[in-house]
Amino acid sequence: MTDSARPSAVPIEGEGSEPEQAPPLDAELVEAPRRFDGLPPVEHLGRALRAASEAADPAVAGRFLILTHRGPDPDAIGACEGLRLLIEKGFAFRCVVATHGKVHRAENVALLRTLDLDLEVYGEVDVTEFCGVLLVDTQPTFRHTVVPEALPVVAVFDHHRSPQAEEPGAGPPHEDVRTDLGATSSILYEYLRDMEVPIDCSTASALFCGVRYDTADLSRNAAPLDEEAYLSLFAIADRQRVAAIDRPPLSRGYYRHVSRALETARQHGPLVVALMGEVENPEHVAEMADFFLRMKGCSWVVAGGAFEGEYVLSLRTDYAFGKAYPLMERVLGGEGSFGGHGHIAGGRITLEDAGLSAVKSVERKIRKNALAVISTGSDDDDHTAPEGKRLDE
Ligand SMILES: [Mn+2]
Repeated sequence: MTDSARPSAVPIEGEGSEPEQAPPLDAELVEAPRRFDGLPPVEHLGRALRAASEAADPAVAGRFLILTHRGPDPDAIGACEGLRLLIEKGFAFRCVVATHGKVHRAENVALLRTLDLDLEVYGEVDVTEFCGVLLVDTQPTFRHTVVPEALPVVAVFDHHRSPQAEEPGAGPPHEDVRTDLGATSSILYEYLRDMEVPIDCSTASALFCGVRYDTADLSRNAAPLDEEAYLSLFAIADRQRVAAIDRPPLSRGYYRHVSRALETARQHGPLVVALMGEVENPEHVAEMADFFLRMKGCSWVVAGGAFEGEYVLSLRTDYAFGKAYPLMERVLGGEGSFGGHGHIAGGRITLEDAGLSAVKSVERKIRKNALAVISTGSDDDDHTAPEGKRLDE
């Protein structure tokens, strides 16, 4: 528990960034350190890549390993593919994209299959064959991100806020973190655009899906660059495949899970709590949270399920000024790790053992915390049904 008790940023599927606070009026008078030493980003990146290549053993010079967070989502995969094209066609270096953790969500599996992407399994990659690591949609200090100790991190492309600010100069040689953007795929689009690298149909489709799902079709956290990337990439993308990814075939187990979710869900006024015990697929937790949030009268959802020794939680709100991140902190009651901002948050608690009672005990705590924090008590039904109302009645 010691490790998981440390709150830290976990890249959450669909997560974007919070609007930045307005800078103080005299901010312009303060000399800010020049980003990328005043160089265009592509030029700065090129220098970092060449320096890493020249410093390495000649046998591995010019070979980079592209990595992202565990259980990659479309934005992570899109950014990996964009960076692969940039490294190979823009800089004429070689690279391998490797992912770790199973991809569960049907849309994400469909993206990998439909576009037939060439991804290696991280555990099967020999890290001594590379001169450096390039990270997308995550940062080296984030949980759920594995970086080989033997390799230097040469570049990072991300749009998540970092919980611990690194000392100046302690970061990787090329660090492009833009918290005002909706998707990391938009950053890679910009590099490809600036270097005038022709984007093929498959890479454009992957990048487009990245921007599409992280910004909910530009309706969430979308900056002007996200808009440009979305529209330009859509023009090149394979529309049949993009549509197929959006409506993937669902397993029989999915329908079994929907039935179970409906059975366990309880409504407490504007809050729906769906704590589903053991789940076959951790992505079902977030999916059910989205599903219940669409119910009329529901403004908050806390969904959870146990998967492979962890209790996975999703918190959603569509309340205009609702903030999911601080609420997740209180729902977890000091346990586990969590991340997210805006209207979406996710969390994980390590289960003490594989027994059913450990799951039940976590669910009791979460329900109690969720009701204490979110339920307004203003709904008359709360008094007549303290256990909450079933949704299938
Ligand atoms: Mn992302």
